[in-house]
Amino acid sequence: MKSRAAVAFEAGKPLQIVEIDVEPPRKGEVLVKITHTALCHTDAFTLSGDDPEGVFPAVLGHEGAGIVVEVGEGVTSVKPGDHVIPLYTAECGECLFCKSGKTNLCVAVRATQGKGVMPDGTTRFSYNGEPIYHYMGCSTFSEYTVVAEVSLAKVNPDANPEHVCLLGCGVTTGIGAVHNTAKVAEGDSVAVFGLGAIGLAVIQGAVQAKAGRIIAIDTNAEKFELARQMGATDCVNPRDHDKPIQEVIVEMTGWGVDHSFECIGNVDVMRAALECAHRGWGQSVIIGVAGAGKEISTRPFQLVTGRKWMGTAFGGVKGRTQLPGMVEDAMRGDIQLAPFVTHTLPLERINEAFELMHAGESIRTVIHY
Ligand code: NAD
Ligand code: AHE
Ligand code: ZN
Repeated sequence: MKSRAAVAFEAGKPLQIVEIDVEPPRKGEVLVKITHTALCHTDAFTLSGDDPEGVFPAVLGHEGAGIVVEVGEGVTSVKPGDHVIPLYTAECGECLFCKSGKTNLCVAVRATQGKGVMPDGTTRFSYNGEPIYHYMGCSTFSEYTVVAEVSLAKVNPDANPEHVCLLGCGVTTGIGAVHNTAKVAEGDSVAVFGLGAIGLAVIQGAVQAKAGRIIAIDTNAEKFELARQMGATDCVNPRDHDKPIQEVIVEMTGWGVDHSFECIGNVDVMRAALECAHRGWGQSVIIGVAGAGKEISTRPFQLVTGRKWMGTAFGGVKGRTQLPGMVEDAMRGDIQLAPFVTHTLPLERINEAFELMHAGESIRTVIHY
């Protein structure tokens, strides 16, 4: 079938809106009509050419919501008409990782997903007879996409897809990082570096956990108003200080914060986030994705003196098991999604959404088809 799609033909170039060919779903696969998708900074990261797993040409996008159109052989957990959220972190329930009870990092389709192909090693997308690669197992920048059955969460059909698409990545990651990875407890102090959707979702999670002080840090002061609305108690712009930001946070708190979260993808800020964690027990969670070749460093003394350095993917959330419940939380108002949607645009204007992100003007732009 034909599908309107925004295709990344080359790294560093704007997407092109073209009509691609989409093959029917094969065994264990599902054809989904995407109704809404947002852009996450990771899409921009991959488009920039900095992602070691970036393959081109590809259909990017991994924060979407849609409706099942057709299922391939053997698919039992979804049927045409079901409302779904594609998952870049699959959940097969059967692999070593799923069975461990220790992680959400399912490996069922991860190896082929990282190469931009379906589990059988081929693509379902093509343009003028040439293959177009998939992205993060989702490819939500196409009106019709094919994903593995294990990469779909079936959600309440009454949920607003313009909002719940954000649970496909950003909001789930931030909230999940607070509860599943850091396990923030009542009264704990928190520092959040980077106030995009991920950082704001961390603030929302910290409020849910009844954290005490929530310090929001960004070099763009325009982000502070929403951060305060979400529940930040303090907002700090590193540019207002002539000393390293970790020193500023330690001075504000005495010994540092109980939990810090890096939500930018900057390895220098990752170091700062670790070094503003409390002596003896403070922990720092890396959420941001750093470019190819980047490495983190700190004095080992920072760890010897009791700080813990951690990371999280999709906030540790098991998508098929837990995402339906998060959708219900959003429908009840226990997770707020509307404040994240600062812009909406039709697919044809998706490149403007990237510009808004790079200009620091948007939190999330939701694309509709
Ligand atoms: P975003 O671009 O919307 O937000 C980033 C924020 O960081 C912006 O507000 C920007 O002003 C701020 N910032 C930039 N440099 C800064 C600095 N030096 N000090 C303080 N603030 C600074 O991005 P996003 O969509 O919220 O994503 C954030 C990061 O999280 C990205 O790296 C993305 O790839 C990553 N991510 C990771 C996961 C995961 O599962 N680990 C999931 C989603 C996103
Ligand atoms: N492909 C990159 C790594 C990208 C990365 O770390 N992705 C995060 C999700 S970002 C969502 O916006 C993640 O979940 N990683 C774990 C995984 O299995 O992909 C690289 O460095 O190769
Ligand atoms: Zn993302």
